Amino acid sequence: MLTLSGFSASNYYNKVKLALLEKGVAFDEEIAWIGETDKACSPLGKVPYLKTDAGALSESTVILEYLEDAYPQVPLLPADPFAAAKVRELVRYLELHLELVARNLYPEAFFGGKVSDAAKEKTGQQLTKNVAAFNQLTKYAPFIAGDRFTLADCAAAVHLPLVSTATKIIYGRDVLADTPARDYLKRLGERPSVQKVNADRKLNTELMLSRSKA
Ligand SMILES: N[C@@H](CCC(=O)N[C@@H](CS)C(=O)NCC(=O)O)C(=O)O
Repeated sequence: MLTLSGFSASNYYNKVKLALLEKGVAFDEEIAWIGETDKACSPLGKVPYLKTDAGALSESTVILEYLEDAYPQVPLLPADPFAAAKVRELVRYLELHLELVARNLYPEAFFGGKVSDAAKEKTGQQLTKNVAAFNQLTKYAPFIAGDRFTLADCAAAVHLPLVSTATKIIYGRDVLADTPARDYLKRLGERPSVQKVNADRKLNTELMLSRSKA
């Protein structure tokens, strides 16, 4: 049996949860808030981590790859090695070149903090460049890597909305506004897996806020 640990307000957690739901793999969920994680499972204290019969795994993309290898019945990577590498390339761009750069804005966009004007300027320039590069790789046909739902859609479903929202809040303009991302995310939102993840995310966010007020 698999246990996914973390919390449903986390986009990294939800990327793995989406893959599990899409693959139809049975799993339990266990809440582990930041600061309350099992460091034997996730040495840096980050979520998500996955408990398996063979041991625990941290790092969301490593977990996705493990699930592909261990549960190949419903694959989320193409069989063709090059096509699979193109999916991984998109996942990497989403995590490294979009999400991690946009994260510089989150303290002010989401957590009531302040980001310096210089940091905003630098992040804006980086995001403009990185979104243009990302657009060269995306297909939206109708899925982000082509005609099938893949791991890249699991990543896009959780990372793109945050990049959009954070940039809208900080710059008054969504850096993804000129891309098909918005319509694509709307289409993805019709999938039962995405609906479940979004519903759980809302509930968990409320729980998290009520905990921080208590
Ligand atoms: N590279 C990690 C990033 C995970 C991550 O940053 N998770 C956040 C929650 S959304 C977290 O655990 N933050 C607490 C921390 O970094 O100490 C992954 O892909 O799993």
